[in-house]
Amino acid sequence: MSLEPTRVKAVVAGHHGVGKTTFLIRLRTGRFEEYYFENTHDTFNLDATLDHSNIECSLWDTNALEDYMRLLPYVFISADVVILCFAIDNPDSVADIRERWVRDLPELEPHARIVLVGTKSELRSDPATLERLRLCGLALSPYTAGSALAEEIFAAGYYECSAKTGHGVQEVFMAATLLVLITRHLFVN
Ligand SMILES: Nc1nc2c(ncn2[C@@H]2O[C@H](COP(=O)(O)OP(=O)(O)O)[C@@H](O)[C@H]2O)c(=O)[nH]1
Ligand SMILES: [Mg+2]
Repeated sequence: MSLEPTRVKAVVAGHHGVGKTTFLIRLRTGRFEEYYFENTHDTFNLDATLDHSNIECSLWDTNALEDYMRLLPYVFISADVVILCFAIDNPDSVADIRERWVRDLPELEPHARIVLVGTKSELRSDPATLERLRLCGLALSPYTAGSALAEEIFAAGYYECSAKTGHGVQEVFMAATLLVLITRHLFVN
């Protein structure tokens, strides 16, 4: 195992309210903090061991609110991977992937790989959510639609997670990190 850690930069992006900050808090603390209020672009480091390599991953939160938009180019610079999120109960957040992020990401950081993530996955079995959407003539985004969207936008994979239950959160982190390692390995050899 090499002693020098491999450094990875991951940026979490997506529509406002999809759960980016909550996802990162769950990853960092193991807890679901419902009423956390953010007002900055938070960053923190997380270590992992993957394929006999020590990884030091810096994870960057983003905030699509207007005041912070001008900071986005700085946040994305040299990102290895973007964890691009939509919420499975929010069709606007799905549309935002196609209409905004597919256009903006290549300009923000053309070399970043993408992992597409459907957040709030525990809502699949939440009758109140299903009913709320039904009354508006809407429905949850099916898993298959997420996979298809990942292919459409050339993301490396589609994952679902719930910061509320913790399900899939670690897997998203590992998938994003592994993707960077594989990509670097391909370019080195
Ligand atoms: N049901 C559910 N709600 C979540 C989940 N993750 C975040 N939320 C809620 O979604 C709202 C927006 O979360 P936040 O992390 O601030 O979204 P951001 O704008 O993308 O950073 C908050 O009320 C969170 O409590 C989840 O996994 N399940
Ligand atoms: Mg946030």
